[in-house]
Amino acid sequence: MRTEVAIIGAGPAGLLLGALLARAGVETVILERKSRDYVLGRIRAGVLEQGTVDLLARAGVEARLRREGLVHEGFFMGFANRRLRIDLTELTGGRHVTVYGQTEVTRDLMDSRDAAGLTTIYEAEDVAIHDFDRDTPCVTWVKDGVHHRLDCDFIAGCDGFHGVCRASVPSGAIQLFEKVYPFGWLGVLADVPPCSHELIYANHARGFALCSMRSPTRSRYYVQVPADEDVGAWSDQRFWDELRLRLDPEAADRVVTGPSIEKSIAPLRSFVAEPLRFGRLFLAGDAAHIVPPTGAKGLNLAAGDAYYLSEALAEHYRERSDAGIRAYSERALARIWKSERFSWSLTMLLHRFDTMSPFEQRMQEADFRYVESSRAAQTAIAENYVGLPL
Ligand code: RFL
Ligand code: PHB
Repeated sequence: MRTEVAIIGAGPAGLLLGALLARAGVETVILERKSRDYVLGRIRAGVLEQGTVDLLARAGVEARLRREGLVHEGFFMGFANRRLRIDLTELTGGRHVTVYGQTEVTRDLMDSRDAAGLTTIYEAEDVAIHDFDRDTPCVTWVKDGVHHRLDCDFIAGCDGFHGVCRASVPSGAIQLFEKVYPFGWLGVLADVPPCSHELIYANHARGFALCSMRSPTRSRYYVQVPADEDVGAWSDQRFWDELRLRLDPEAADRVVTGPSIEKSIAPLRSFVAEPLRFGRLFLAGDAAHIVPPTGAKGLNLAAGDAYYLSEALAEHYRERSDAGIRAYSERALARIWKSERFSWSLTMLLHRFDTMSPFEQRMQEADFRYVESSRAAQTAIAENYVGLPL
């Protein structure tokens, strides 16, 4: 079997890259370790930057997103029972974000890929990448006990944080930067109306809480928990009680409770790999970087990488120029580090750390009061939240 670009991973990065390359006339095959239903069952991101929506439109998958996505022109930050609204649209000259689940983005991209007759191989076991430091790379895998091989020009490593692509790079050729936070987010999805029409990010003495949503009838809530917390220790009732304790009285009163559809704990981490290109192998999305979810940047960064990489590869095939390929790593990393900074700073502002000294606690309070009183500080948050230019 042969293709132009072998894409490892059918998450948002791999699927969007495949869709953008298809528009540019570049052939791809996607190899995914899990089943389609498994990938669609993962509940993750919910907030799309306008640039991400534009890329999805360019990839030809905007119809349902335009119909069902919720346009948000602001969000709230809570601190010590006070609430501050960040007016995204007013502060950024008319920009907004769209609330639309990652599951839905993934489904739209999968459906469009299937409709176009493009190849995606699910449940590919033991995927291995070979010879990306030569002109003739290839990918091997096992499916239903049968060994397969795909020859290609390039390999796109879109296989997430635990994937095989980054791990295949010799350790001397890659530099890793990492910060692991001493807590995670316990998330609950429930078919209850959201307690607020806009997201609330709350810093509370008991820990951070986030009120988000997927639709007017489906809510997504998170509470900060210790990194080693057992999800089994959290009954629905315990979750709802804890969430209410961390919200201001008005929001707490409006929380409608119900049985959880999904409940899981995600660890919080900041991580960047440098560079993002190794000969004919590229890393994109969570394979290359992780941000704590506080800034809602992970999926959006994955989309940005897919855009830069699709442009570089299209240029290679269309114009016989490798300038974009050579520039990919630096171009993508420049934007990645800015998103890392924003996600880290919002995480530091909004969470409680056991190790915080009274001085650091006062610094966090002062930081919040400064944001409250300064339009410039609010503008800085707003322009990052709606997304820096691609
Ligand atoms: P994914 O989605 O992890 O997809 C990688 C795919 O590769 C497959 N794979 C392999 N396939 C073949 N062979 C192998 N050896 C393989 N190893 C792995 C995997 O099965 C998988 O299907 O990475 P991608 O495409 O880079 O997308 C990244 C995003 O998923 C991620 O950044 C976001 O979900 C992060 N995130 C958020 N991002 C936002 O932009 N806005 C948000 O509001 C937001 N909220 C969140 C989040 C992530 C969360 N968790 C669970 C970490 C909220 C949470 C709770
Ligand atoms: C979500 O809805 O899952 C969500 C929203 C905003 C975030 C993180 C997650 O910052």
